[in-house]
Amino acid sequence: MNYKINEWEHVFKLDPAKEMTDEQLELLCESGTDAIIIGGTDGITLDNILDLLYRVRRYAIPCVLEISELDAISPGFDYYFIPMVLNSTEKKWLMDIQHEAIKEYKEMMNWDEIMMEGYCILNPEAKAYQKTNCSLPDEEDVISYAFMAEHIFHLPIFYLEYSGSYGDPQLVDKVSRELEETTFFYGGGITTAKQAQEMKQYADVIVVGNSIYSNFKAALQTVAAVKKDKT
Ligand code: 1GP
Repeated sequence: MNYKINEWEHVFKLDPAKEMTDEQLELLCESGTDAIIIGGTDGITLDNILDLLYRVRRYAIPCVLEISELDAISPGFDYYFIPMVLNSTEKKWLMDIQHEAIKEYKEMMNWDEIMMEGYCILNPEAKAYQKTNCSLPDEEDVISYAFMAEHIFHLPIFYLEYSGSYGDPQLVDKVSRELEETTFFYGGGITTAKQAQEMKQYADVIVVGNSIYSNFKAALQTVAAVKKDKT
């Protein structure tokens, strides 16, 4: 089990609002992926988060909660990822909900477990894009957000999010050149081993989400595609 996020290469993101059999969960957790992230935009409740956490905990794999609802936070995860949406047009999603969380939970927070993610959401059809009122950045904007994530905010993670659609590998390449210290996560539309390999050339970590629910077998194959020598 590797808790060093900057050494991760592949993670699965599970949506607690969607169904998954025990057998599927076992295959994912024992696939050789580096971690399971539990997160989603709609239908997130404390009950469905805890249910999934409990089931993932049977396996020796780091489990992360990506926080989207302040009232659906629970102890028991290895890490808590907190998005700051850099291209949101509302300060709320960049700073205010995090500020609210600090006011409420500061005393119970273990800062070794909490990672801020500089999010840049590039798919206007994505629920997260719409919910956080993003504006669509051009290439120069995206590169500057990545630069800011590393050099101004010193964030541990920069997350290029195309959720639901496959991104532009050339842009992912350019972003990767801006980041040295900050770990670069790419997520969006990875449904095949080939796509996983393509994005992994540039991103430190690739995130596979939706395809778990639409084509389980292909989603599983993305692990071996990027971690050939280790699985
Ligand atoms: C979603 O970045 C992840 O937050 C993964 O995207 O669901 O499109 O694989 P997909």
